[in-house]
Amino acid sequence: MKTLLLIALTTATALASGCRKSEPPAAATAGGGPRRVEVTVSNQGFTPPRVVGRPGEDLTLSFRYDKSAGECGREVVLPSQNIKKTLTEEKPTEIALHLPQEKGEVTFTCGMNMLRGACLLYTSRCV
Ligand SMILES: [Cu+2]
Repeated sequence: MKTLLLIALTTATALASGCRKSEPPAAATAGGGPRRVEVTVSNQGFTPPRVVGRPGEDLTLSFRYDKSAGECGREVVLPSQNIKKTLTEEKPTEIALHLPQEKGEVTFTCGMNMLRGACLLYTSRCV
């Protein structure tokens, strides 16, 4: 678990350091609605552990629960958004977000704060 977290952090750092590469994907196409990102919760934690978004972007996170996550990964919490959802095997749980305007991150964790992931918010210019 420690190793995984380290890899996740390293990846995030790598993303943040490469200017061109760190730019978030283009904004959702007009009329296409919020961008939808699938996140799997398993014994590997959140995959992908980091989602890159734009400040102010509308984003839907679709959490797919894998049994290997056990009871630990059953709940997803977004503390800054006051959101707590219980996941099921049957179908993905969608969480619609309006990302904050500021640069920064919106974290998501399991109910016990052991598995961690985040939406990283970058402006379109290099930070
Ligand atoms: Cu947990």
